[in-house]
Amino acid sequence: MIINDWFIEDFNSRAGALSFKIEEVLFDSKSPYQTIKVVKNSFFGNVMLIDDLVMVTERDEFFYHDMLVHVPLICAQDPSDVLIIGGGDGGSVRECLKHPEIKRVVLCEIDQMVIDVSREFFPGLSSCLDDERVEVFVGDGIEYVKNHKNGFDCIIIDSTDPIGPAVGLFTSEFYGNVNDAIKGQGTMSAQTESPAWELDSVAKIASNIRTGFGSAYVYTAPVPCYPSGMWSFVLGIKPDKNPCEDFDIERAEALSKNCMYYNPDIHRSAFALPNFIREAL
Ligand code: AG3
Repeated sequence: MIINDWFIEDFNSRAGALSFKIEEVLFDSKSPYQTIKVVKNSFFGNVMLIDDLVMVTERDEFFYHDMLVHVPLICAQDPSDVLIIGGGDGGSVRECLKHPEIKRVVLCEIDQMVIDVSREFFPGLSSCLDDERVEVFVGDGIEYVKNHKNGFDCIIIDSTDPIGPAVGLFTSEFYGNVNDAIKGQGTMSAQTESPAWELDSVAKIASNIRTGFGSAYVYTAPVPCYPSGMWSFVLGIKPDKNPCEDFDIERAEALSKNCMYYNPDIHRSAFALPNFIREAL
């Protein structure tokens, strides 16, 4: 919600909130799926809000996109075809294209308005959508994975929170279909909420991924613009292997020259979990 020029994203039934000052509202509309706003903040730059939750800010999107995309791609063997579900802003697509071996990136976003808004207000994220390796498909990710068995080496689920249109992207049935959509050896990743404020939810999603996909490694990274600033992700690997030891260090090293956050040390350390998370899993 916005009160007196301050944006407020509350959490834990309004026990607390993340808040920042709005300089200007640049866009405010309703798509068939959700409300979408773009506001300007003097520190974060342009900020995209979906249903009054922070999705991306120009300043700190790299923390999130680096970790959602590079961890699964570096753990995948010779990945060439990637599917991104959600992520219509283009940030995850842009990161995939930093991997020289990637030949094709399919973006499956349900809401055309997210893509249009990003093209207008987030050119740093969306300009990669015109790359010849990228196919943009506007439609339902749940149906898309069902219909593309053995199609991809890596599937990245860049969704909104597990409420509203995204609920179906967090079920074990969906993760089973994600597994079937991966050809041979491959990986998946998903954004899985704040362990600090939504630990039960993180544990539930990780358990659904383990049940449906067959393997689930929780890792964390700071994302300053999200509630609590601590965020979690889950990596799934097929067939299962140790994501901290069994990855291509040379490829990770080369990639990290183009990254603001990711490097091989970050890759390993992201899987080190504090006790309160370990116990919950
Ligand atoms: N995906 C949304 C991450 C979850 C944010 N949740 C929140 N603020 N409560 C972002 C899409 C970026 N490509």
